[in-house]
Amino acid sequence: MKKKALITGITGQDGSYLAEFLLEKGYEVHGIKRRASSFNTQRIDHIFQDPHVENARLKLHYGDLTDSSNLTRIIQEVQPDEVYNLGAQSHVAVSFESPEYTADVDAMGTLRLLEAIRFLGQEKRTRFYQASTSELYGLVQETPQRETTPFYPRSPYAVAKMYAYWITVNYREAYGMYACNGILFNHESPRRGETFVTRKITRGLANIAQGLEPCLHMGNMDALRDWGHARDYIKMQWLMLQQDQPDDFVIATGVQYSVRDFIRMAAAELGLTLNFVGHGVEEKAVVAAIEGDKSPALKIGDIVVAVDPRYFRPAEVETLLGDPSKAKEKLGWVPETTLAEMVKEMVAYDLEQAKRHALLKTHGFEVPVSSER
Ligand code: NDP
Ligand code: GDR
Repeated sequence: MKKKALITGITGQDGSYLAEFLLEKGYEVHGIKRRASSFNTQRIDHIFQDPHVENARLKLHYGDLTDSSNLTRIIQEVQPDEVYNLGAQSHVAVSFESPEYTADVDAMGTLRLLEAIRFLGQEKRTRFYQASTSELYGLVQETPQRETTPFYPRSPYAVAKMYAYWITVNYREAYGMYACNGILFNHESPRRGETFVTRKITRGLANIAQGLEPCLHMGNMDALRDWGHARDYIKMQWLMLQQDQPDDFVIATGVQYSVRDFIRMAAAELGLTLNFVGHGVEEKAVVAAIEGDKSPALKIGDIVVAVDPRYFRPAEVETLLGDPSKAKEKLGWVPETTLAEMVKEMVAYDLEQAKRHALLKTHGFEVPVSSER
């Protein structure tokens, strides 16, 4: 019998990689997608299977984490062996703008799913993965952060995810469910949403290099993060559900860089050396050297990055660094992609897109490409 997995958030970065991975493993994959006024399935269009074709193994259901009746119906219909709860309002800065909605989706949505599984009497057969986060550590109490480090959330997003973390533990302890938290540190890819910092940088600098945008406006460039590749991290999500006993795991690389470091690395991929001048909101990055003809639209002295306080957060998470020892020992976790390799992949992808837009522009077609969203 084919195993069945249900993924909330299948249209997102992680959901798309996980769906690919599970299809390769022979699973029947069900995904919940939200109704939107325009298409929101770009990340999974390449694995889409026509539902009219016999034995299609990817099936999409309309649904929303704010709607328990629909979650219960989908779980009843699908009878999944594994549920991966990746759906979320996942943007930390946006959670300050929409705190109640974020709590509804990220905290209550998790409860709704767990309760649907229990209500349908499937708590002993359905394994549950919760997308927990390093944001739980917020104002860090210990470095590096491990499974036992106390939480100190710093945003409505992190507070909502803290509820989701504990309700997952609670359903494991109270009802004997196989339920796990993956405490994942930041992970990125060419499929990362355009408003998260890494993608904003690779896309913005690629656009600037092609003359499509003048300058990239950034928030706190001193923030330190432990960045890995999403493709590596989703394998661990699956592996957590294949153990004898359910448990919670930190997944991280154990290496930390600043946002400024990331900008430097992405610029270097585009053949640019940047000089950071000024402090705080006055800080700017100026092109100090250009290698070959990689960035034809730029000249030495151009300002390509400037600080805009609009991107500062009401409460910031300044530093995150994970200790993945437990996952190494029990799951055999080894990050396969270095940050340098990931930056290269992301820049190559965004440069390709930027070149296409630049070509269209030279033929009189204006394509809106701004990274300022
Ligand atoms: P994305 O933002 O790329 O994807 C989020 C997914 O959730 C999208 O499919 C989105 O749908 C869906 N979604 C949003 N709101 C709802 C809703 N109300 N009901 C149902 N689905 C909804 O996130 P990632 O793939 O990067 O992250 C996956 C999960 O892991 C998230 O829960 C995130 O909080 C968590 N996480 C992510 C980390 C990271 O570094 N990427 C690190 C740690 C945890 P749509 O496409 O329609 O917007
Ligand atoms: P984060 O990711 O908040 O860690 O949450 P993000 O990439 O948004 O920010 C990382 C750091 O960069 C700083 N920063 C900026 N961030 C954005 N988005 N835009 C900017 O212009 C900018 N300038 C500086 C931020 O202040 C922050 O310190 C991500 C999400 O995927 C969560 O869902 C997930 O739980 C955590 O990672 C782990």
